[in-house]
Amino acid sequence: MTNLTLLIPAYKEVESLPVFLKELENFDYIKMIVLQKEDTETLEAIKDFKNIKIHVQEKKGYGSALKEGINNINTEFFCIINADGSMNPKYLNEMLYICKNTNFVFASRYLNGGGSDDDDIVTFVGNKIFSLMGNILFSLNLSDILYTYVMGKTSAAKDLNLNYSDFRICVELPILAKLKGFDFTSSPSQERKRIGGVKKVNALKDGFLILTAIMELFLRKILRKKY
Ligand SMILES: Nc1nc2c(ncn2[C@@H]2O[C@H](COP(=O)(O)OP(=O)(O)OP(=O)(O)O)[C@@H](O)[C@H]2O)c(=O)[nH]1
Ligand SMILES: [Mg+2]
Repeated sequence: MTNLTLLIPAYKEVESLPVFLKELENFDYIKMIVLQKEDTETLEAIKDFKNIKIHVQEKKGYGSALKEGINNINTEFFCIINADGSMNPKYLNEMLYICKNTNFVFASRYLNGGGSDDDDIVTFVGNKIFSLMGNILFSLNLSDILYTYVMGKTSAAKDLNLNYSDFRICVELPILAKLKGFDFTSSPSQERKRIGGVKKVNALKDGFLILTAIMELFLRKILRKKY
């Protein structure tokens, strides 16, 4: 039995998810799709797939999908991998190998050997700025804080007690890992274009939310140090 569960958050991914699940049939890992109960189209689109687990979220949002997914995983390792097919599963074996010696590995589009077929100027600059903030304010030493193609030890992820129910969880995960003393590393990854369908992230709205999360977490860090 495999020791890795793929945590696949999906929201209205009728075009992408069936194609991606077909590709994942070549990988002998447990696949857990996490989606909302209102998302009946996506459920319908994957109904013929065998050997997948489906978790229907109690609470809405991408962050809730990750939190609930992690709490329902029983294998030693987990990996967050998006339903749109943009995260290439060819890296999973190598990431799993790296994870034997560390708590988390963050795939990075901006390390040598990585890249993105999907970035535009706004997402590129945003990713760079938020990664820089993570490095300055929290000494994360990560080149790509927002990609959230992350593998790790499930017990460590459960210990993080993640809180945000939306895309703010992307920065909360590495920052809490650092603040709680878990070691982690990163490895280069080439991002693909999404297979089909539309983007769920709004660069401006979600970018602003992420900025507030970085500030909030930084304040918490400072206050905890002082008192
Ligand atoms: N369960 C769940 N999944 C979500 C939610 N919002 C987004 N997702 C999934 O989270 C992943 C990331 O969202 P994307 O729309 O791909 O965001 P993005 O990667 O910035 O956008 P693209 O560049 O178009 O790929 C995808 O697999 C979505 O289906 C949500 O509210 N609930
Ligand atoms: Mg995507």
